[in-house]
Amino acid sequence: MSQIILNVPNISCGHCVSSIESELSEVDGVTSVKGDAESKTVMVQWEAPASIESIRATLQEINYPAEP
Ligand SMILES: [Cu+2]
Repeated sequence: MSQIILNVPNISCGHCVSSIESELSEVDGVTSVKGDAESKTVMVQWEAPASIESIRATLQEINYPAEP
């Protein structure tokens, strides 16, 4: 299992966090998503077939791109 904490500057409130959590949870292989509105971060855990690339791509698609 892999885990990362991503900085997502576009997060502005709890609604953003809910959107991110529900969209990322649908990515095949993602096992856990926990966002935090105050720190504008998202903690993601995943296993195959998900990858950091697919997670970043999904965030980009929903207009919450993660910082490098
Ligand atoms: Cu919001």
